[in-house]
Amino acid sequence: MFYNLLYPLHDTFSFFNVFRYITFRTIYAIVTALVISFVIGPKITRWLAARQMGQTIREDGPKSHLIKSGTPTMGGLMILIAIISSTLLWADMTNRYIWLTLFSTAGFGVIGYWDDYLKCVKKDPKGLLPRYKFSLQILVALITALGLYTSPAYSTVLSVPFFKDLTPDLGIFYIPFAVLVIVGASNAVNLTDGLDGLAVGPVMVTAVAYLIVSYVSGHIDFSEYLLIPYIKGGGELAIICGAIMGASLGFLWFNAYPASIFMGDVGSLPLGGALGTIAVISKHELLLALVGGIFVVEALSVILQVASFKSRGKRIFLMAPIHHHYELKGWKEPKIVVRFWIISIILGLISLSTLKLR
Ligand code: 57M
Repeated sequence: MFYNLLYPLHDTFSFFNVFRYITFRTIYAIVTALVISFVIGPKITRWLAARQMGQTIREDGPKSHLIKSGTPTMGGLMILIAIISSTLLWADMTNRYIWLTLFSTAGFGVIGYWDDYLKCVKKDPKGLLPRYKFSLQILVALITALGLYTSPAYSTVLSVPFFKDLTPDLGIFYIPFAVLVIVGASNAVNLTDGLDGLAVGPVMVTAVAYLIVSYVSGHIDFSEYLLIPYIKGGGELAIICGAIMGASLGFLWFNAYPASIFMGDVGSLPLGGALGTIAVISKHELLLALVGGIFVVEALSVILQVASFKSRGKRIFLMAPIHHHYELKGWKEPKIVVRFWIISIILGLISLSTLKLR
């Protein structure tokens, strides 16, 4: 909004020229989202606690979680407010990619809110039934993918990390592929969100990696130099990545062990959905599996556990998702979380190296 309102005045006030720069607006998007999270965090926590919108802990999980019973949940509201407000303030509001990402983020937010509302307010332990939840996720992702597919000059060619000459064109099949990436990312972040700070750390690493990827993909010279697809207008996504990073950092302040608030599905579903959407728009879809390797491993651990139990009647892990396995092996919660963050940072660095290693 500042860009649209203030940059046109740069002929009269040369200072407003600075609003042209994505780097400048990204830095302030990070700061704005962080400040919003800090300011509204305590208020939202008190408001949720007063309404007893707290977490019910499952009896069959690791026993160390029972003391977390009643921790206010739905802290994702804070993350959503911070991301959306900061993006509206700092991004170019005529950019179609920004609106598509905001749509997908808000859409997944509504689904998550509905689920949390049923669980925490209506005290219905099942929440939104999986078949409705999944259908709504597919609907939001499909609208996003169609919006993208019909964007002028949008390409359906995939870029494969490490292989610059491998560029398969998916054509119309790009639409189901994009839906798969967006819905998969949303659910994988949701599964990861089971220990204090566990999901939000890798979310920040992924947001920073895509901040850089979208900035260089949206810059004609950098994209030519790095031999990556040039996405006209894609650089603006750096601003929403900055907002995700700032909002998540602010949330971590309250979610750090021992957490005073959980994000709930209203946080995990939109964070994953937003990252999936950004990966698709910036044409670095497959890179998400590498930079978000922690989310992939968490989701895979559940798939393998269920498959093994159904086919052989035996478990591979003591409990899935995999963070529960380490808890049951006796690792303390902060140790698991920090080690998963370290792995995530390493994966983030390897992912960024693929921009050059081709
Ligand atoms: C999200 N939700 C957390 C919190 C958070 C198919 C199956 C594998 C599904 C999976 C599942 O339900 N996953 C969805 C996991 C829950 O956190 C809430 O949910 C939100 C995210 N959606 O924001 O509101 C609990 O996680 C803990 N937590 C923290 N700190 C945080 O910052 O400690 C969350 C955030 C919270 C809190 O204890 O209550 C969750 O884990 O439920 N199901 C499972 O993960 C279950 N696994 C399982 O059944 N495994 C089986 C099979 C099916 C694979 C097996 O291994 O044999 C476990 N989850 C729990 N207990 N809680 C099992 C037992």
